[in-house]
Amino acid sequence: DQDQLKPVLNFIHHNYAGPNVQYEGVAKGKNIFVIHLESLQQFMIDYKQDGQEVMPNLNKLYHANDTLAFDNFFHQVGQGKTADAEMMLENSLYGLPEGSAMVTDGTTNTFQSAPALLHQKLGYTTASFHGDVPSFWNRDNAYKSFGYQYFFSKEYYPKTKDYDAGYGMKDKIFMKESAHYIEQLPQPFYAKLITVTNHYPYILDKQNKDIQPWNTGDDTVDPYVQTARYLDESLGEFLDYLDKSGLRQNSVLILYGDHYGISNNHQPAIAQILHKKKVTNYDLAMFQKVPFMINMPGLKGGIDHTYGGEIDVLPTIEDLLGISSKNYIQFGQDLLSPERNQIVPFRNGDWVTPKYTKYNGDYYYTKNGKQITKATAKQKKEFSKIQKYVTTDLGLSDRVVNGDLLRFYKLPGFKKVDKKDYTYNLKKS
Ligand code: GP9
Ligand code: MN
Repeated sequence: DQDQLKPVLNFIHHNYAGPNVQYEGVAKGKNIFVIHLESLQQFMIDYKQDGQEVMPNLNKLYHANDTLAFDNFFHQVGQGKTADAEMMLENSLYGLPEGSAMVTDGTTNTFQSAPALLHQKLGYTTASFHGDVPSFWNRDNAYKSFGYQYFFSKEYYPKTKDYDAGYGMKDKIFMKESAHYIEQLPQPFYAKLITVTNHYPYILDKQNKDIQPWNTGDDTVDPYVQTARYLDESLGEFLDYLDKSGLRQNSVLILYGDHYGISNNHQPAIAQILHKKKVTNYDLAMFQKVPFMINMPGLKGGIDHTYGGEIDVLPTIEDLLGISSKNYIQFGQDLLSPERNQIVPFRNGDWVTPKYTKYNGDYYYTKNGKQITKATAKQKKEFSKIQKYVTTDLGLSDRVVNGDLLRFYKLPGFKKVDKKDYTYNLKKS
């Protein structure tokens, strides 16, 4: 009941970080594109192969004057992978320590998610696009709970020859065909496009491979660079479309990598890719960085070094739109807020801060990667203070999800989402 919410509300209010006046409300009324870059890691930004950029379109966006890019932004997913990333971006709630919250709780729980909030507060039309079957990660149910008005899954796309690779439609076809639906959405809209081709095992047809694979000798890692290049090309084509259609002018683009593509089981290959002799737990922690960028015509851009992660995205978007997250039950902090604590919890309880990093039980100085083998009494105190925050943050988010606590939380001016308002079925003609 209500009482269960008390510790949650205390924690959230205590850790609320107010907006940055320079950025508050600057995206008001703009269309929002959330572009989910499957398995894309931050090290791929500006990465070169034989002197050639692997992802020229993304790099250009990363360095553009009207892009805010974050170079200390981490994924925070657990076993739910993509679904955990979606959970965090739509709700600023963590995925669960095991399994996928979107699967176990997505159908039944009450949520106060981005699509519902943006629709109710600002009149946004909301749609998610993904070239896989609608039931994957229980999206077809969870999206209704989140209040998505439209879900364009694979069945909405024409079945052309060889349109599939691996987990779903090839990104270029997906992006191109999505445009037909995007054009019909009443503006302003909140549209999420979930790519998939750059997904393990990185399958791609020959004519779409425009770059040589890596040569680490680890077959599961080597083709990653080829699907990443293909993802970049699909993004380039999509940006072209946005420019030509004029949509770019009144839209904000939010791009993010959902999680690592190359797991820690491939350390010799990782070392080669990073041009190192061997990797430490510190390197592996930093290897969990993923791209996060905000692009909008006229935005005061630059590369922001604040430490943050996926949990922080929704409060950031809310402040850009000028809707305060002060009264929301959300566990992140606006990435642009000057009041951030910059503690980045990983789902397993490890963490990164600007000063220290804890990963697989080892402690490091974040700035230089030097291991702390003998912590001083003062450092031990600092570590346990950070750990307490991390454990509480994750634990309380889990309580909200496991206990379906949002059903007890009355948000002023917000109407509870009714799943029955949504059907994503294609009318059979
Ligand atoms: C499939 C896709 C993959 O629809 O989103 O999810 P992942 O395996 O990355 O969690
Ligand atoms: Mn994924």
